[in-house]
Amino acid sequence: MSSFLSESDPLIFNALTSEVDRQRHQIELIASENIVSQGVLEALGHRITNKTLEGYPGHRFHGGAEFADTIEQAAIDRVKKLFNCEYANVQPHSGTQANQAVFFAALKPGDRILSLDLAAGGHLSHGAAPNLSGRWFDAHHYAVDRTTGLIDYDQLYQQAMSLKPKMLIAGGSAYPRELDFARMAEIASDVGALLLADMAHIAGLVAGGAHPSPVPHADIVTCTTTKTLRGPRGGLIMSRDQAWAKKMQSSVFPGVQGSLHTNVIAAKAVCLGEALKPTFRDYAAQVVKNARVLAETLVANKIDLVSNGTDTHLLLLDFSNKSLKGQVVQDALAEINITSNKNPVPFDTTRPSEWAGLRLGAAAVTTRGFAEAQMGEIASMVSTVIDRCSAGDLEDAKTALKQNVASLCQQFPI
Ligand code: DSN
Repeated sequence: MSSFLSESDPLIFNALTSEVDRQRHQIELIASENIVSQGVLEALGHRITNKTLEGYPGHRFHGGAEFADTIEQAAIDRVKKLFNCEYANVQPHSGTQANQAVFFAALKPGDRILSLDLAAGGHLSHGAAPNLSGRWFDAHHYAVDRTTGLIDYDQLYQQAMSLKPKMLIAGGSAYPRELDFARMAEIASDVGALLLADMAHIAGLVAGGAHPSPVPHADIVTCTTTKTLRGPRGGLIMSRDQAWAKKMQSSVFPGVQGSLHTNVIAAKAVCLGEALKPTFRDYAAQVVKNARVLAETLVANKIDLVSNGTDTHLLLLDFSNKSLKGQVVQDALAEINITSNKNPVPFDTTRPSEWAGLRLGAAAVTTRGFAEAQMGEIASMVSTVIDRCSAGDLEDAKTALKQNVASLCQQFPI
């Protein structure tokens, strides 16, 4: 019990040590990742993880809750302050479980939902066929316009009018542009649907004032505390309307979850406290600036982007017009220590290994201190890798590119 991990479990210790090394020596461009603070890490690794609790602050099923209550109440208060909402639940173990709890509170099996198509940037938990949500609900999807890559809200209105869903869902994992939550609320109201806004990817941008907030418009808002919010892995549920409180509390517990992850809730409270500081606004603004420079430089280098750019932290490269697959470019970038992920592009019906897209994000590199100049350098390295992959001669360029990545990582240590 008291020996260090290096002695008791060298396999896990070595893998963890190597993971830290990997993070230090590569450039992280996966849009859902970030680099958390020392405070968040301390909370995650704290002995409060020993504490089992069910219920909510002041109303627990187990004793010894006084300090956990202080922590959970602080997390709730901070969500309310940060996002200006009346109701907050900080217990969901993930964004998907937050969405499940919302469905459990607001829908019945067989109810109709309408959400952004997965290939257009939606999310699995919004009714995708292999997900529980796709099995339990009559799920329909809206796409983006084939030419602009943008959500066509008039088209969405027509679709919603004819489908009359019980719930309209805004948000997803790979839509690079600003979402018009006010317009989506109008559509939902006109067709008699509830509006759920899943702001998992953009929560940090919303918190930092770099993206409009869904809270004044949506009935319910969910998000993760990872990604742009720069916290631990976990979810949040909030609403501008306190009327959801009773149903949503029992929907999270005992509806879809049991005991809470006390250490994660402490880490959520820490990241929310960080996001309330004025410097977080600077961070959010810089994330968007950095993503824009990355996008503009790639476009200047003749690389197609879905919607031709970004308003957020993420961009989606489209190789449909090149004889390239996202997987090939992901693997090639990994060889020079840049981490990314393959992604479908709108209307992509192929298997994951054949997807024509690659998603990049600026949240983690911005935390690291990268600004516009470094983003320009990254864009030119990514462009070189894509051109070399197309020509089939990456090998010659690899050494210089790897050195460039190493030098950037050294200049901006984690
Ligand atoms: N939804 C996945 C992503 O965006 O990468 C996990 O958060």
